[in-house]
Amino acid sequence: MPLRTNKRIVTIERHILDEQAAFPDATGTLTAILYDMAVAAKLISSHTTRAGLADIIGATGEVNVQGEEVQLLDEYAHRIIFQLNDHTGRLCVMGSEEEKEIIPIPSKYTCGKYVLLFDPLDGSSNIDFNVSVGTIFSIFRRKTEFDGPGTLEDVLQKGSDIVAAGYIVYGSSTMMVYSTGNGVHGFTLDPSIGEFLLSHPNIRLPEARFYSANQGYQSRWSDGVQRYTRWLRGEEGNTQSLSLRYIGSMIADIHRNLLGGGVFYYPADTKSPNGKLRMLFEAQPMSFIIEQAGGYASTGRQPIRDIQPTQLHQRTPLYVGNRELVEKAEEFIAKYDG
Ligand code: P6P
Repeated sequence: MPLRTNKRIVTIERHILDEQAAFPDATGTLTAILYDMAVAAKLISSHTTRAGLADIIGATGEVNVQGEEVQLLDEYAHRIIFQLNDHTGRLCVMGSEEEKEIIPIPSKYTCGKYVLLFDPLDGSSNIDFNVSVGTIFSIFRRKTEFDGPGTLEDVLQKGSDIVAAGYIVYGSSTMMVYSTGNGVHGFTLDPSIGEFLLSHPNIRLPEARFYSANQGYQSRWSDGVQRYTRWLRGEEGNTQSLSLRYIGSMIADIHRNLLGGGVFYYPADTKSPNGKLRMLFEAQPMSFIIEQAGGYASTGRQPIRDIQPTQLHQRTPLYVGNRELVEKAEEFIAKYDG
């Protein structure tokens, strides 16, 4: 019976293996980590899409290192990612947005040559309102030479040292987007077969249509950022204006801008002088992906990828999206904020 369709069906496993072929000295370890993140995504997705029914909605009553209420789903997502990765011998250390300190590999397991950082469920405060949330991860090679447990030095690396990064957005559909430094590729979960299928090959940022920021804080922003925001709205001498889209879930906002074109920014303000977003768990991985899609990411003063982190949970201002829009933010900040 001839195949009725000539559409090539590419699963994420197939794609990750094809990506590995581009690295002759690859041992398959990185491939296996990416595959495990896809498995974690399927498990987490199965809970987020029926949170209201799985009595897993709501808060645990605990507060995390960020001072944020830990949602049941946060805790579930964190546990799933840890359990899928703690015993494989591929990692020497992990770091989670939900854990105050670095997470060692249990002593009964061997240590590997990679580092995994993850935000198990970004935007989780939106879960109760059925707003899209997501998982973010980044992978580094260990910096310390020996084969023993990884250290904080292995975790505090620049974004320019990222080997692979990705996110999963749990929305109207579940999508996994990842890059190993060879472009950005998107996969949509087909729940009927439990597979992520290639739906968005080689994503490139299109011409900008949107700008995303919480303008409720505008009075707390610097003069340069306020002028930049007015410029985006077609003022301050600009003849173009963009549409404002702000969901309040960074993954959902940046994912829309990745596919539709635009800039997302969470500036420093009088209340949060270093901004709100975490350098290691949010800014670095999302910046890696957007830059792989032809965009640019900045603190407002310098590229995110060049910053040497000094603390596990340090925060940073973030401007990320179409290069010309992020560079315009840097221009306004340099001109008006000194
Ligand atoms: P605000 C979610 O809590 C988050 O960390 C990001 O996902 C989101 O972009 C940001 O905070 C929203 O913050 O202050 O605008 O509500």
